Amino acid sequence: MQMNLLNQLIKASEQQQKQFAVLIDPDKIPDENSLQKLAERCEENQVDYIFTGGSLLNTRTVDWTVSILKQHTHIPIALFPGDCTQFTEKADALLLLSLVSGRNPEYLIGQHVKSAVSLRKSGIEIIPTAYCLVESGTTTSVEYISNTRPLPRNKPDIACSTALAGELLGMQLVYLEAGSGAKRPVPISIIRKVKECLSVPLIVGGGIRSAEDASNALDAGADLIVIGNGIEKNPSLMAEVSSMIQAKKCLDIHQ
Ligand code: 1GP
Repeated sequence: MQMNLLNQLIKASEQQQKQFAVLIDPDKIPDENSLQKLAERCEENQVDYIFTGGSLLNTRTVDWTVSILKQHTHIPIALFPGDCTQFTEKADALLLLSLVSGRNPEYLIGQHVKSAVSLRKSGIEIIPTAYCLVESGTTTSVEYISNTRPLPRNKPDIACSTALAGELLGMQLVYLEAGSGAKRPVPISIIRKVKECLSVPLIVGGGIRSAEDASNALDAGADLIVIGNGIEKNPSLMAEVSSMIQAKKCLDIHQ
């Protein structure tokens, strides 16, 4: 039997095996054939997880996306929803995001109340996740849509207290997010400080555009990095990040 997604993340984090997820925004997929090719490329490049979701879904649904992905890949698929309408039982897990960096009750608990009964009935793996938005240079979609203020870039202590509060409230993952398409990724100083205070796995995403950005985030303490826009704009980035992570694994074996 396959291990659930949270346990895979915990095990990898404990063994210091760095991991890599590709974010697929259903609205950015032109057709089924493109999605099939993307799934095949994720397989070839040993991507650990596929996340799917978006701030707005106007043309595609997560159900359509996950159904097609499941025909072409065995990589675990996690829902990374912009709101409670972005759900399908066909995924392997749902990141139940609580936007703990903000003070908008709708994204701290409101969306969760609306979906709780149907989530429980679905039987899908639910992973409570402390979602921390970090200021990134411009107004990101998540900042605008959620109507929340991100954490200041130059205040690692505030980021650390926020993430730790999420962990103490029982959340099983922390996600440090610069925002999809962010001008700048999450600062290294914040990743490092947050990692020091946590015992749950740390996900970092938003604005990662090169293998160097990805490597820096992992070296600072991210257990899993998430890349969406960077791969949409530069498809070869997937292979570059994959090679970088494989090289880190080889380095660990020889140390
Ligand atoms: C967004 O962290 C993810 O929620 C990925 O961001 O699209 O900027 O890579 P990018």
